[in-house]
Amino acid sequence: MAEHESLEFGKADFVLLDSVSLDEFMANLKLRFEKGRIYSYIGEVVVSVNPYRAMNIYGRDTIEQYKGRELYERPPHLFAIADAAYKAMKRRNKDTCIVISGESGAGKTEASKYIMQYIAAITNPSQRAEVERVKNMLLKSNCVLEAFGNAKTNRNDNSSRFGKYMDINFDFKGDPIGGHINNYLLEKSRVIFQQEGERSFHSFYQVSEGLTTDIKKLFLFCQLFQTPDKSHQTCSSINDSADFKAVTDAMKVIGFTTEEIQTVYKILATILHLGNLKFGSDGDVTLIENSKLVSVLGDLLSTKDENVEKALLYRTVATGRDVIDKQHTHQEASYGRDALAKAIYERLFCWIVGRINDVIEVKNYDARVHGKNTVIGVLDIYGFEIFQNNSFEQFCINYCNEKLQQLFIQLVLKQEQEEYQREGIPWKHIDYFNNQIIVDLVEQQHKGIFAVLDEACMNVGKVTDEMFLQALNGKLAKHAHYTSRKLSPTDKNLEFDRDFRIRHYAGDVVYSVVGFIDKNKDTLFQDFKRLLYNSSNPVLKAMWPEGKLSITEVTKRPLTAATLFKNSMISLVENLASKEPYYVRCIKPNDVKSPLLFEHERCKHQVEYLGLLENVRVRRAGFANRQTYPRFLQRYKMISEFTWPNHDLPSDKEAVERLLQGCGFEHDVAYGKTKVFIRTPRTIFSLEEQRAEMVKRIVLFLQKVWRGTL
Ligand code: AD9
Ligand code: MG
Repeated sequence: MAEHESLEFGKADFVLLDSVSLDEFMANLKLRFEKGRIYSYIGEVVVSVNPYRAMNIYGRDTIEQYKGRELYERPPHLFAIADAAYKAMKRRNKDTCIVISGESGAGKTEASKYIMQYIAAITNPSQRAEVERVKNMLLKSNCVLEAFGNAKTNRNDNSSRFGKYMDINFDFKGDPIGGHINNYLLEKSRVIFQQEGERSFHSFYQVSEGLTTDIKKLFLFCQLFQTPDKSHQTCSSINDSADFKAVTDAMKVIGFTTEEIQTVYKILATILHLGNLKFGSDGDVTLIENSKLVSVLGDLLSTKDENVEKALLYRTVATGRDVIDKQHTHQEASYGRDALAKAIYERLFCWIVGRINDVIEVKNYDARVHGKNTVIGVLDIYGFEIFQNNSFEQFCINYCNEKLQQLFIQLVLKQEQEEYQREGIPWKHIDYFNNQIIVDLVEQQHKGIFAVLDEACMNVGKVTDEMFLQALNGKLAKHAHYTSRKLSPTDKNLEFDRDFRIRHYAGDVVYSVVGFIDKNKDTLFQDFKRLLYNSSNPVLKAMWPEGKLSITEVTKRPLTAATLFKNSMISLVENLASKEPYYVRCIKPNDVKSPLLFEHERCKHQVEYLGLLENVRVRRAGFANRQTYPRFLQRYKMISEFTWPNHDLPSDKEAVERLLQGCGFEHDVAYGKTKVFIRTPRTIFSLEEQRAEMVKRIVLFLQKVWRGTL
């Protein structure tokens, strides 16, 4: 019997539990975790528990074990799901995707990297140079994107602060020929502010630790964040200087030029200096206190000092036909500086993604010659998170997780329904919790939180965060998943007047409304765009094409951050839904990153909100197992005299019918057009037992023949 069916490690597939209860589910999950079995299945869904220790299960030998095998033939593993997605794509010419979900620190990014490594390892047997090049680029891109898009948070030392969806394109032979990365909303506010115990993006510490003093001087580097407490900047699980080297090497391999890499350093240095820039006032006049920094910035941005100073202190406004320079107030100048720091980092990040895409994009593929080019998409987003203080960014991140949960609910059910329909088998509806109500609460037109926020931002005149909160209270007072301090004054969790709370699928989150309006408007004064566009550094200039427009040409109000994010989420979900999905559901076993601790309540909560029990029920109420007729015969034909060694019936379907009748299982199965569906796991057990018995007998028989004792 296969290892994954040995009871010592618990049930490899939750569908095989004797009864579906939360207690049984948890007991099995815990047993497997303690036995070092971090992966399990619910049918074709992988459930993964973060081991928080290096596991010796990703090597070449393990890869070989999974290559080309069916899910049930080997113990549960990410490699099996990667292989299933790959096989489905190759055999049926279908685009597939692997959606990895789970809360922050649950292991999504690690999983996505193992999946990519597996795909890279099993493809290109003929070692074509171009395919090897593409594979190398795809793998190397991870390290660069993590440097610029990940950071230490209080939930995860390497937390993704952006969403990533990567398409890998394959040619007709099934070899990777390119790819494309879509990135979603980088949490750029981290550049100017980090919560206690957190860090900014890794890139800043990497250059700070990795660049030699001489080179730092060359790039006018300043001390990293001049805060008295630097303890949080070092983190035992992170080696910034080694990472710096790896990232720089990866950038070179990908094809970033020396000039480009230097510009990246300069941009990082610029942001650090901006962090130290202080404004003061002399009467009504706003001044830069440490004015020496202006020339440092001028050097780094390859632009005239006076232009830097002007952009920091003034903004050009069009009044009718006139264009005037209006001096910033102290507050406006500080706002502008912070917006600039955030914007250049975000632009840098998007530019890096764009450069990687240039290199990995499929070129010269002629479908008429090579056949259809198919895709496997891998989605690794920021997980659901709750911090001490939650703001606009957490709101967007958690909304994104709601969208993916909704997709899971729909597709897992839809897939079942479709399969039964396609195979001509009646389907009984199973009830499940639907988080559509929360998705609507956020994204619905006119009434949703994003719509209310956008409306507030449209208003002329000064709209405050508090006014936005009032508008929310007015519209959503009766909503079961929304409340606020005003609506629930006695609720102890709503400490401040500025707080509102969403009952998310994964738990309650209190958000502070402070900053929502500014972050949604996401204004960067046009003066800064012009400043950067007019840089004599061509790399920097190319990042800011819209700086070309003069003040009188800029009329259109840009889309708000919320609208852009909502639209990108909607199109992401559409894209995923158009592909054949495979799921990895990641669970975080504890909050202290311990390899030993299985915190029962924390895990139970995740199992509940991920809907894993419903997933098992749907899977079981339908049919626990399904196999194509030829596959079924291949595995079980030895247990029936009608089918062993070969059958002489007109079709495999009839042979399977005869085999199952012979075993007395005809009431537990349904015969679809191409597959046999088996309702209860017990039948599969029994078939497996009979098979094992027969295999034993055959082996004994062969041994006797071999020894000549028969
Ligand atoms: V977030 O939403 O981006 O904040 P992720 O991506 O879900 O989160 P990540 O993959 O970064 O979590 O995993 C967090 C940490 O857990 C890693 O840095 C590893 O230290 C640890 N981890 C996760 N998966 C594995 C694994 N398969 N083997 C060993 C792991 N360690
Ligand atoms: Mg991650």
